[in-house]
Amino acid sequence: MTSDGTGAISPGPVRFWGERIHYFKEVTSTNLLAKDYASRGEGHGSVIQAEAQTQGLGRRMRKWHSPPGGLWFSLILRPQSPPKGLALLFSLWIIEFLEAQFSLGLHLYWPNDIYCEGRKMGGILLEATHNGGAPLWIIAGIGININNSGAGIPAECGATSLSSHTGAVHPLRPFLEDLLVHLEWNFETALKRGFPAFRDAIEDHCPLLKNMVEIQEIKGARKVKALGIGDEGQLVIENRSKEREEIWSCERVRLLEGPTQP
Ligand code: BT5
Repeated sequence: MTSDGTGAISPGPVRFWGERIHYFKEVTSTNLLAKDYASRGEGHGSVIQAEAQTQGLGRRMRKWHSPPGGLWFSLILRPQSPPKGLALLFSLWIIEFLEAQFSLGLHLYWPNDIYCEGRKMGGILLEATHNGGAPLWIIAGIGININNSGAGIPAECGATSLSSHTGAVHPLRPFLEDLLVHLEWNFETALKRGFPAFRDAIEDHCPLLKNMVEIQEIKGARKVKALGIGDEGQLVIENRSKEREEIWSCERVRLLEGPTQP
């Protein structure tokens, strides 16, 4: 089932994730709308997609610029027991989906950034609503610059798009449908096998590891060595006192050596 720019559902290709794609011309944020749909009972695998967002959200309330031409959508997930490290997993699965078709040498910057040649092509915003222990639902907000040029995204974001690397225009609807099949298959695998089954692939794509990085935390920035990814998606580092530490969240991680990152 797909819809026509107003969110109304009409018949379309059938597959569980993406069976219900609510498509809008313009919304504030697909994550905000998806939360609203979820609170009114919308099921697992439903998608809210928009051609443009006026208040697209990144992590920590940062702005996500969302002009037409990009793929901006949110998935409603209702797993009984969600896999750990889900933002990393989604980032990996999107990278693998893109690499299988375009071989761009994409990088995954912990915890949720998709980069191409040192510039950001996409990001994931995961938001969970809990009622006690298990989440009632998780919203996986996914933004990928596909056909949008630099217009509408400030230069300081260091953004890039898929089409600027492939030289082609990629029709968004078939792209989304194929991506959803890929994501659903991987998500089911993660439910059965857990985060560790994907850890090696994540580490292979993450240029931060084995390098010196700057971690920006609320208390300030510090230089540490990134060692690896833990069993639940946490970043394992060696601090200046040569002790191992686990980082579960922070403002930003910046690579200080190796491939460039704006
Ligand atoms: C993210 O946050 O990367 C998560 C982005 C998730 C966006 C999707 S779109 C569909 C769904 N609905 C929403 O409202 N959100 C989700 P973060 O790691 O905090 O990165 C945010 C930073 O990326 C900003 O501070 C900018 O520097 C940069 N940025 C903003 N828009 C960008 C764009 N279109 N392309 C590349 N970089 C961008």
